[in-house]
Amino acid sequence: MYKGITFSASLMCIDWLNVEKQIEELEESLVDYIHYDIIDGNFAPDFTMGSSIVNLVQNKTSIKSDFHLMVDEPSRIFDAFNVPKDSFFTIHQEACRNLYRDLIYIKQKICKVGVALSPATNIDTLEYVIEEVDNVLLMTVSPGYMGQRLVPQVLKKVEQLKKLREDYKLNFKITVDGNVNLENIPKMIDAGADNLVLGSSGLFRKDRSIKKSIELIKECIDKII
Ligand code: S6P
Ligand code: MG
Repeated sequence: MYKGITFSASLMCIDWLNVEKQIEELEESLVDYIHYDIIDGNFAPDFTMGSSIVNLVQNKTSIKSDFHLMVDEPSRIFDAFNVPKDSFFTIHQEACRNLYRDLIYIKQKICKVGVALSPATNIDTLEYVIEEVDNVLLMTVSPGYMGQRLVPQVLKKVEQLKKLREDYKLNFKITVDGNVNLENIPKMIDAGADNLVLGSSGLFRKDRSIKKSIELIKECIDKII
């Protein structure tokens, strides 16, 4: 946590040939969460990781877990993962036929719960569940791949969500996920984001170390907070 902003490192963007070393670097840089993107090739294209890889990494590190399921009807696999109680477990509004039921199940039986919205999904869709959630994840790119460009309209949605949080006097996290880099972080934090999912554009870069990326992100935050 730095000046009220938490960092969540997106595991799908890690250098898989140096995974052990990079996890140590994440620990040394005091990253708050590892962000586990689970994609089913159906709700979103591509496949990422299943429970065997997630559990392996979790056993290796003390960094807390932040699950992001881009999976149709995710309740089918809620129990497949080893989820520590202090994790966030976030599912997509668009993917659940019974969103309220699924959120309550996670909240009561698994851990802290989040709901995610793809770029075209309206904040209004959260009206009847918002009081139940600990995290709202706004996709700032389309779900699926790393390395995409920010969808700029989502910044307006971040502002609307922050207002909703104030109006309802709630304290869920506002997470942004996709193209979170030095250029976009100031706009995202200005709009109201307080949890940054850091992937290939902001953290796991070929031209600098993880440690250096975190230093630059903190400098970037210093300019606005
Ligand atoms: C995308 C996924 C994300 C990405 C991350 C990529 O479907 O939810 O968590 O891994 O956002 O970051 P970047 O900087 O490559 O856009
Ligand atoms: Mg994600």
